Amino acid sequence: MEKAQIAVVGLGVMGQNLALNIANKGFPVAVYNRTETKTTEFIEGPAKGKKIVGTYSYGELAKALEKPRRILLMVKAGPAVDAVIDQIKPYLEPGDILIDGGNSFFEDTERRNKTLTAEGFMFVGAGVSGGEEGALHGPSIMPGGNRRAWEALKDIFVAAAAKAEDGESCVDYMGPRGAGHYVKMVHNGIEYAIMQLIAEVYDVLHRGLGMPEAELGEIFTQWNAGSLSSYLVEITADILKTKDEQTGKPILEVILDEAKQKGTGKWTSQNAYDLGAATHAINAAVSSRIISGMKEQRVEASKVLKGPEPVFRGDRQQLIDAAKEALYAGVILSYAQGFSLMGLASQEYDYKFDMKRIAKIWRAGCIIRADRLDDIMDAYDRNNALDNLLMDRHFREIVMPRQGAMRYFITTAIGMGIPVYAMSAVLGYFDAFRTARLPANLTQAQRDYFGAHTYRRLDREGSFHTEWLGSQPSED
Ligand code: NBP
Repeated sequence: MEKAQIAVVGLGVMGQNLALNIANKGFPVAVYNRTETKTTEFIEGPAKGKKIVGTYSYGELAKALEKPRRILLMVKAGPAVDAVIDQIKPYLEPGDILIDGGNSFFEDTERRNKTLTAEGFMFVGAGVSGGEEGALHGPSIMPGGNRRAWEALKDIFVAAAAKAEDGESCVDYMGPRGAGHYVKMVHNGIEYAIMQLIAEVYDVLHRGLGMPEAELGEIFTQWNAGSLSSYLVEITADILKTKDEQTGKPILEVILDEAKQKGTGKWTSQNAYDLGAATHAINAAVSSRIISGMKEQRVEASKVLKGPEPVFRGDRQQLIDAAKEALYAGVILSYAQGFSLMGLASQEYDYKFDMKRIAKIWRAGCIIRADRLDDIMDAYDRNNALDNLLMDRHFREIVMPRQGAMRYFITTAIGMGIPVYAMSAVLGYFDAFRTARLPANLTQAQRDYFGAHTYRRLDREGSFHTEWLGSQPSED
């Protein structure tokens, strides 16, 4: 029998759909799943008639593959990845390629890369975005790790990945070791930020203006046809227009307001704090998910903590227009923060990121795909050392004229007592970034006052300490 060119281990939604996608592109696939029934159901169901062979042990899987073996793990991120690697290794030979396509934390990928490389295997940590549909029809794939392994996988991944409008495949080599999973982590961080910005716009227009979901859905559809054209705006329009089958109510009215998280947004914020990156939008989105999870406490608090009624008495169209422009600027500022973080990570971890390439592979297939990613590519074409998108003229000219809309949207929401933490955070970032002199002089003075931490001066080099409460400054 023809040997399979790649194996997929783990037949959850992602593994099944990726296996089908790869087989549909003409590459024979071998599959394995810990729970055997899932393998059988897959082989006799969706995989029937396709170039997909089911295997029931790692030994059988290893025999079904051409060499060097290419094995794509699509199992739950965390200990399951280590468990599968340990179980499969005895059946592999030096030079075989293991690919972790799950949402692994990049530091785990660094560790696995080190161990597997020392043992003679080739390891690739590949972020995959696009969910169930993307996996089947073309995801965005962010592989990092062994470059020779990437070369050996390229044909399969290029065929399976989403295609941008210019026909380019949304997959490319991101960099060494954990680079691929790092990029995927930041992708998810930006995803959190944009989702929260959209949620806040929904809240202000729905609760503040009393706009019904279906009408709001039409507005999102219009927005998606213009400057805000993106996957997340598109699906928001669909969701707003969807009715619950059981009650006939808009589906959003029956969905519990507690947002879950698997951790990728939190990892992005934690890493940004470690590297000293300002990721206000992502941090605000993570905090917003956390407070959403405090449902019981919020319900109790709502009975005693009173604020303004969310009633809007101004010009409705003005607020709708402001929401659109604020969202556009907010999304750009979220990308700016994510790309700046990757700039710092590139130095810290020596990933040597090519930002244009990252923007290129996010243009289709992934959750944060949007028309504006072409413009991000152009910005890095103009200056590949750009450390903040806001320093590119094109993006400056998008954000600056929209700050008025952001200010109006935020102050209106605050006046109505509707939380717009992420939108406030992106504007706070913009205002801080464009301020040459921040009040950190006072912070420094306070630190020196209570901890003799010293401070630097604007007019002289060196560290200074003041004998506070009336005494003269003294040079250290
Ligand atoms: P899950 O994350 O739910 O993982 C399910 C798979 O992991 C099953 O095949 C399961 O086998 C296997 N598995 C587990 Br759990 N523990 C195992 C172990 N100790 N040994 C062997 N196999 C084990 O599936 P998914 O949603 O398809 O996601 C796969 C990966 O892709 C994850 O890392 C996820 O974060 C990532 N991802 C998911 C999406 C998405 O939209 N779902 C998008 C992008 C990336 P079993 O059948 O025997 O339990």
